[in-house]
Amino acid sequence: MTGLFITLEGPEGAGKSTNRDYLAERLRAEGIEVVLTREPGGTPLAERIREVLLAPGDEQMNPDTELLLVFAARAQHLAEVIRPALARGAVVICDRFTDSTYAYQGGGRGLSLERIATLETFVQGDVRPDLTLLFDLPVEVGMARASARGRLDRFELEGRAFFDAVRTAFLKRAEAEPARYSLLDAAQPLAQVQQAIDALLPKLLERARG
Ligand code: T5A
Repeated sequence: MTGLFITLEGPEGAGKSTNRDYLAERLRAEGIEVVLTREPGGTPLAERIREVLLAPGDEQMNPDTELLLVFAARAQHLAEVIRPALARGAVVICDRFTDSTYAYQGGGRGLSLERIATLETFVQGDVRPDLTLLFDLPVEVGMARASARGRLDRFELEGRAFFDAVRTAFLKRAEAEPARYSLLDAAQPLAQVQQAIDALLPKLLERARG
């Protein structure tokens, strides 16, 4: 793989999608080929799996079913979008990836981290993010932003304890791997968050240009 794989992570309403577009714009302005994508999703089939994952329903989804669906979507996304883009040297910016699985299915649902790691190796082989921007903010601030948009998805209907566990899991992963993660205070006004992203640009450009 010769490209650069950047992931954006964080709890609900942290500003990942907003800043994903901002970062892509900044890199494209420097002449870099950027592929913008998201998880779950990123291909037509993976987007159909996303709909299943996010739709609230009468039948409760078993946590193992949820885990397998997340990785099924990821397998498709890797095959159709991520691996080909990295192989031709592009920068891939992905809104959520496997850190979200560790945070939501591991932290939130309490599934075994070893089981997640086994699936990670099976589905991804040696593909791992090169850099991860973690947008961190208090749970209540993120939920207020997400709720302001209207109808909540199946994850957003979870309670406070679930989101506390998700946030803790993200922070723990960032602490364990400081070279990969950049931690951003996402509770600040957007202009300040984007200033923090600008500060990372020289490093990102250096990595993107190899
Ligand atoms: N999931 C995903 C798993 O359980 N396991 C997995 O492995 C994966 C990959 C996906 C769901 O799937 C779960 C996690 C998720 O619950 P999603 O839509 O990708 O859902 O993720 P969400 O976090 O729900 O997306 P959101 O759109 O809620 O959050 P974003 O993208 O972080 O936030 P964004 O940019 O849309 O901003 C939300 C609002 O806040 C405003 C924006 O304008 C927008 O209105 N905003 C700010 N306001 C003030 N100050 C700032 N700094 C702001 N930044 C943004």
